[in-house]
Amino acid sequence: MPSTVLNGFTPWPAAAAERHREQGCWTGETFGDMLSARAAATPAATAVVDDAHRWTYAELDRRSRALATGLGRLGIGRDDRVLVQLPNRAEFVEVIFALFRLGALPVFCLPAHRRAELAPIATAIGATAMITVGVHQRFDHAALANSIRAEVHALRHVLAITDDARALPEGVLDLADFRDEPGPLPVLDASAVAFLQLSGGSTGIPKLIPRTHDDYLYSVRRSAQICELDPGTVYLATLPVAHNFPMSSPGILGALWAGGTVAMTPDPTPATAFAAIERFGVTITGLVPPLARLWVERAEAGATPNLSTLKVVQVGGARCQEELARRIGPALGATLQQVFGMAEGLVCYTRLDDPVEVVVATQGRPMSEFDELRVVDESGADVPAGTDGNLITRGPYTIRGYFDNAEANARGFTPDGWYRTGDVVRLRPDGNIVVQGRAGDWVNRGGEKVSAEELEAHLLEHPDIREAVIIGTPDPVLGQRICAFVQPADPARRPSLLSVRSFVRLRGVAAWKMPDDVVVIEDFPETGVGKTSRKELRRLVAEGARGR
Ligand code: AMP
Ligand code: DBH
Repeated sequence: MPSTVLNGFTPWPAAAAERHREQGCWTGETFGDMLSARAAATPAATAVVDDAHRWTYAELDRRSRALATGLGRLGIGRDDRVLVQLPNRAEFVEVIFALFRLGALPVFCLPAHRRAELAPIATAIGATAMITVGVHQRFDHAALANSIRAEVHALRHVLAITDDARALPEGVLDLADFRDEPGPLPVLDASAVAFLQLSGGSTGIPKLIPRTHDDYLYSVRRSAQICELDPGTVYLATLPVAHNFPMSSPGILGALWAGGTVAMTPDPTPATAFAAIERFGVTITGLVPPLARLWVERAEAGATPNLSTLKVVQVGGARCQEELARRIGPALGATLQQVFGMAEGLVCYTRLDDPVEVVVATQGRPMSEFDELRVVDESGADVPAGTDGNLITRGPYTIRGYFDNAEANARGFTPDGWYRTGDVVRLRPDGNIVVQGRAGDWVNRGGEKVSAEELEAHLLEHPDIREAVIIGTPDPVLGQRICAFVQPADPARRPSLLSVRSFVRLRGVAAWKMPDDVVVIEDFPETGVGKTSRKELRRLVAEGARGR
């Protein structure tokens, strides 16, 4: 079917697109088609559960059609950008499939996003609507959305999910009023953009990631296969579900693709999530490393709910230290899978039958035989096999450009379409990748380069240190000094600079890698998805956090 390409979207070159179709990656199926097919095949199987809902595939299918019809009545239609900011609850799935079916483009925001993130995004993309909740975890999302509407000219409608419609601010619509009798819906082209993801850690114009039905469903399908999902799968969305990892690696979409069940927990902490695992019979979930540490510590302490249904625990989003990786499987009674991915595309997995040494020490290998990877130096030349370099990639589900952002595209992509991941990696002879860190995660101390990740691994062996992050801080003489942020294992025993330095020295580490400062911190700042935020730590330093 002919389609006009969305303004601001960089499509794959025609030859590449044709190849991805011939290779069987892109099948022409849309998200709506996928849900219709599952609803026809297993209408009575459970598609989505949370504390308040249990919907079969037939119900989810009907609900998303009903809501699509109601939103269509509001004038929301093809290529309209709709900010979606929802916690992990069943309606998330209903809402995104309603938007997919209209050809409207959900823009996936995280519950932790606030005005400083949301308003520039809404402005940059000309969002016409926003779908959110009323009060969640004591924060009034509807009020925030309404105030953004006052600022952003194009933003006409704010809709909220709520138990108490009377408490919604004036002008915010109750989503429940838009579940109409299902009517006709547009026929869509799978090569069209289906939604926009946000790239983590951007400054300036927001970096939005356009994904098509074709490319994303391929990544979902491959992920579901690699993670061995089937109709018995119960995937627990533990991380904020709008993030690419719980959305698609294999995430909620993978579970639906396989005809399994999506379970939602609004709170990822062990107290709530462990109970959800027991109640819903969860078989697989995905965590970021700081959360994995919390879960492991709780499980190792004993007396948890019954976690015996759990078969696979994924960890990804940031480098998982081997020390932690080794504990995850035994503590949670599941197979560990490391996942190295990015919303821009490429996702790597360790395989479920990999030897333990591969699973604890690597971030796996690409999910697709059609992923192209190169490890290059600053000049763009390939580095010798097995040495560290910058990872660049291209393939059937890796974007060719951010949405409407020429400047970010000039930086983020090579002229021949490779995405510069910004990650420093080493490719092992067995094909597995070891992520050494972000290109910026090096401290340049008077010309000597110190790997944050390497030094962090040493600090984690210190008995009084639970978690450690190394960042470079400005120094008039050295250029940068080495600042170690450490979280004490026991708040009563705060590691001193002296003890940390002598500990590292005793481990036989070169003198120039000794931390110059140690900052004891009770809790690490986190990004919206729960990764430790180095950016925020740098800001703390700039604001004068002092070492001791
Ligand atoms: P985002 O921009 O939020 O999509 O984050 C993608 C980035 O997260 C990647 O480019 C990596 O820097 C990082 N990342 C994701 N998974 C892993 C992992 N398993 N190990 C190390 N870094 C990771
Ligand atoms: O961090 C990420 O963005 C990420 C991690 C694991 C991701 O996008 C993914 C898997 O798909």
